[in-house]
Amino acid sequence: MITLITFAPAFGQISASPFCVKAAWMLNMSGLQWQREDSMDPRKMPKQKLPVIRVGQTLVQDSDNIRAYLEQQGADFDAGLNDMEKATSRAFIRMAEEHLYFHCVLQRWGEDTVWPTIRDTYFTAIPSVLRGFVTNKLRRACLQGMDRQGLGRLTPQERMQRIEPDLQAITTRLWHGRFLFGGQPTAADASVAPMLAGMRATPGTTLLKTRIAEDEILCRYIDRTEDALSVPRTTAASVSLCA
Ligand SMILES: N[C@@H](CCC(=O)N[C@@H](CS)C(=O)NCC(=O)O)C(=O)O
Repeated sequence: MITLITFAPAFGQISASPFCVKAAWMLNMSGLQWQREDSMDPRKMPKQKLPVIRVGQTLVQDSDNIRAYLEQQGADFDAGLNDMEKATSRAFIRMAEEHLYFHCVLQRWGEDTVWPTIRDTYFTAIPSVLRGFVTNKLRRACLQGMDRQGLGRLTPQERMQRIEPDLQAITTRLWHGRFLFGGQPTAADASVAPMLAGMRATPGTTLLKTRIAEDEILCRYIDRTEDALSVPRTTAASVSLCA
């Protein structure tokens, strides 16, 4: 049995982390049996990040490595895609995980109106007398990282200009199918939809949340992907997925 070590559910999402949502969805797509183990403390994990899967004594860290592990077990997340589509899929995954994700981080950790809810959702395990002190340090470190990365130096309005072409690229693909690469969800959907869902689910009101929540095409896509991937595939369905 595979155990997914994941951040706990939050804001109506199966995990606070879009990468943990991705891993859970890929496990569902694989048709393999799995269970979840919730954690809010990744410090004991190989790279101090989640998601991680445990298989026997082995820990597989990083959603990309989890994907590779599941593919070794026979899953085919891009069944039916040609080489050009697979290449584009890889670029969409990178766009989601190396760009959209950081907008989500800044929306949650950077906005003063959002942060108190994030703090009291993510860090309930820290006693309330210490929570402010500890989480202020964590927040400062996170925002310093975002500053070095560069996105943290942009104003919220500048960030919206930066993300807009990405959102339009996603929408363009959705004109051609229910999912990014046609009528069935593929690996790219498991990366892109959790980022959009995380932005929409973030508490409070931000420019980014409003941008997603008011976009009918993106909202329908998020809902459709959640419906399709939140339930495990039966073995029979997973076989046809791999066909
Ligand atoms: N490339 C990794 C990214 C995972 C990641 O960034 N996880 C975040 C949560 S969304 C995390 O564990 N952060 C904890 C920390 O950095 O201390 C993957 O695909 O799994």
